[in-house]
Amino acid sequence: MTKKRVAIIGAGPSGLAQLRAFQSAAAKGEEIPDIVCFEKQDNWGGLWNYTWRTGLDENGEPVHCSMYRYLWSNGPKEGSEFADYSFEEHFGKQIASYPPRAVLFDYIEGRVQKAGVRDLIRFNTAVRWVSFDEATGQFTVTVHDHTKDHVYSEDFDHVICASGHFSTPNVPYYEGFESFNDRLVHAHDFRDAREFSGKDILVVGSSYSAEDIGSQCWKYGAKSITSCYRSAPMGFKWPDNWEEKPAMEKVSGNTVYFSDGTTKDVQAIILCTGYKHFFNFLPDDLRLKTANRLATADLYKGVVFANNPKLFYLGMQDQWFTFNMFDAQAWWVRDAIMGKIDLSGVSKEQMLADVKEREAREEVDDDVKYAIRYQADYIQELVAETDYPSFDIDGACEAFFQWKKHKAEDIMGFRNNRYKSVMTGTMAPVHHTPWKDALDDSMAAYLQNA
Ligand code: FAD
Ligand code: NA7
Repeated sequence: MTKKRVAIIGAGPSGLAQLRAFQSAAAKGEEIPDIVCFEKQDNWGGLWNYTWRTGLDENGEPVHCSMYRYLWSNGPKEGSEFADYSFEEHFGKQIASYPPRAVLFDYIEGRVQKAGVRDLIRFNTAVRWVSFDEATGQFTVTVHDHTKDHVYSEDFDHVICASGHFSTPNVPYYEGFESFNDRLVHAHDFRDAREFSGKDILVVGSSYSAEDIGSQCWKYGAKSITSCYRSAPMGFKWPDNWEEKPAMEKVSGNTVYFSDGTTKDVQAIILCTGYKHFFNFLPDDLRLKTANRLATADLYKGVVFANNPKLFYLGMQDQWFTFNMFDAQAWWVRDAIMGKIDLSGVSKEQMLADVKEREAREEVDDDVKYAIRYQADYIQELVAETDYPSFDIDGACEAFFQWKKHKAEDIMGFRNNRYKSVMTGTMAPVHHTPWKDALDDSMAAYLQNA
């Protein structure tokens, strides 16, 4: 019998989790399918693969990276640690709880270097189109190899879409944008906070990007920060030069008008207005259409596309947990593809009923703790069905609960806290420098002993 062929789209944390999942089965002597991972960038790491570029990349592809210089983890690393590869294993010691981007990139890379899966990835190769042939039961994946400038197609039994969903910006229009005289940019294209030092800036939105980009600009010397919300304020105890306002209504020249009748003159508007699930390489019948929420539409068990169960999606949920959730999903998808989990008896109706149940359960309560617990339960559910190492997920929830409390206490100081690893039981050290004073975010600086 010929081996199954599996295409993975994207070598970010989700795609890499999938590669590691298959490799771990192979290491136990199991026969795994032929795997090809297509990655449009020239390196792995997904969003964590930082670039100074914005707009189009060197190949003319939309730049994937939405991360910025000086980005530090916005949640405790103890909530997202890999169960099969701890921070201590990677760094040879326990490290502080909110690592900068470069440190987390190194950690993500360390596990897949150890697994030896790089040869399975075709870099600089953008997926252009995927189609499914009912007669053969196969997908045809058409890609553009930018290194050779060659477009070609190959057939696969399964496709796993791990292309991320925080790269295509949601960019609203407000009256007066076209005549604003200074910098008007979406968070996706924000890179270096020093650009805004000495300036009055407006961040639009009230979620993670607004909070963190505003905080970065504050840290690197913005004169004032104004943030404005559409639904609800972030409500933190902001520093004196940070003011929170209700919705922006319009802009005239450099003056921004808010719904409470007040105005503010600013030299920069940063739109922290979120991202779209965007898959321009998928036809209507294979394309996931979902809001950014914990219970994604149309995905049985959060990963199987109900309209075509040979197609899987990873990491499409809004995320409290990240790396270990992608792992739980990747191990489960591996087992579904290898027949260890049997999907043949699950009808489309049953799959959609599963989705409905998840949606209804998510909607029971909009409390943050409930949402964290909800995603933890989801991870636990998947982990219980595979050989992914089980871990103390209640302990990981506890780190998130503490994190929320620490943010409420001191939004510019929450990263100075520490938490216990649920993988190794070790308490993280206190970082040697308070976040607001740590202007050098290099790995060498972060890993220095106190
Ligand atoms: P991505 O990281 O987006 O990777 C997707 C990959 O698919 C990319 O490499 C991309 O190049 C590739 N790809 C896309 N389209 C194609 C195509 N057509 N052909 C070939 N390849 C393609 N998480 C945390 O745990 N901690 C944090 O502090 C944190 N901070 C964040 C800050 C920002 C600004 C953002 C946007 C996200 C943050 N996240 C954070 C969440 C982040 O989503 C995950 O950590 C993680 O990167 C998601 O992994 P992924 O593989 O699903 O997607
Ligand atoms: P989110 O979490 O999706 O939040 C988007 C924010 O943008 C949210 O506050 C929205 O308000 C607001 N928004 C969206 N559209 C508009 C318009 N038209 N006008 C005003 N405000 C708007 O995205 P983030 O970028 O913050 O976070 C994404 C990931 O990046 C996250 O996982 C982090 O780890 C980093 P709403 O509340 O819906 O009214």
